[in-house]
Amino acid sequence: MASLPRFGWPEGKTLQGERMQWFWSATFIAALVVGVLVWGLMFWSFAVYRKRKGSPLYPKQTKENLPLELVYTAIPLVMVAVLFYFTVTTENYVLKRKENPDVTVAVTAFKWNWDFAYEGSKNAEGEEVHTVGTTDEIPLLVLPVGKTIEYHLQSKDVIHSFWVPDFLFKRDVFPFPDANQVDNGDKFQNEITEAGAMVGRCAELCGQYHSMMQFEVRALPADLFAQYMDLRQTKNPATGVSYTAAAALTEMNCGELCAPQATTTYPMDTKRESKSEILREGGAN
Ligand SMILES: [Cu+2]
Repeated sequence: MASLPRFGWPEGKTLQGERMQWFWSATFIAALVVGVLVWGLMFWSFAVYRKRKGSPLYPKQTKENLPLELVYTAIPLVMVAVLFYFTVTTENYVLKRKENPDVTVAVTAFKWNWDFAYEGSKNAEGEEVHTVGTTDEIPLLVLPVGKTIEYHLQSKDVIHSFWVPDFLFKRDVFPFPDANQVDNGDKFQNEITEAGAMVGRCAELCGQYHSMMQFEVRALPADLFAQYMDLRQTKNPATGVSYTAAAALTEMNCGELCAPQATTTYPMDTKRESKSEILREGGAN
């Protein structure tokens, strides 16, 4: 599906993003087909009915061709109906929520950081496993590849917005209780297709340090993710308390995927320009 040309659409790293890309590409192709037809008819008319020597001063005046008018009312209606159908089915796919997601994370936004808690987990202290950012540390939201992940969004103060550019998805995070919780607007799901680091950002101007409100999604293959969750629920002999995100990743020692600190502050490569070294140079903080 996703093998259609992208026509400028950025490369997403979720199943949902691939579906949106397919919709964009198919729409683009349909628009091109219509465009070529219209341009063709225009240039054909220019050529065939151009003014010639001896042409009358004014063209022959005609009006009210009922069959023709019916045709050019019906065709656009059909086109709009087709676009509408695929818009709705794509949206439904992107917003669909399975009954039993594999992982559920509670995302709490606050001025000016993020807290990610894994529902149903329990660390050595009997608390839910969670990762919170600090003034000098970007929080890592570690997630598995190829699993259904559900996100529960909630803010402690003002309106924020949970945005991972590589997900091609963004949703406002409201203080509870608020309109966003109506109709489960605080929840969405996706499935990540590619391991790696993805930058996450707050996309709703929320005050003085809004621009610092970043996080990183670290997508790990399912077995590494299981190992990560195990460690987060185990006492770290070095500190006597459960492994932190950084300590667990260090312990796993799986190379770049297990870097204990955020490794990217740059969103997906749209390939609109050539790849640059600068993209990855941002470093940890
Ligand atoms: Cu914010």
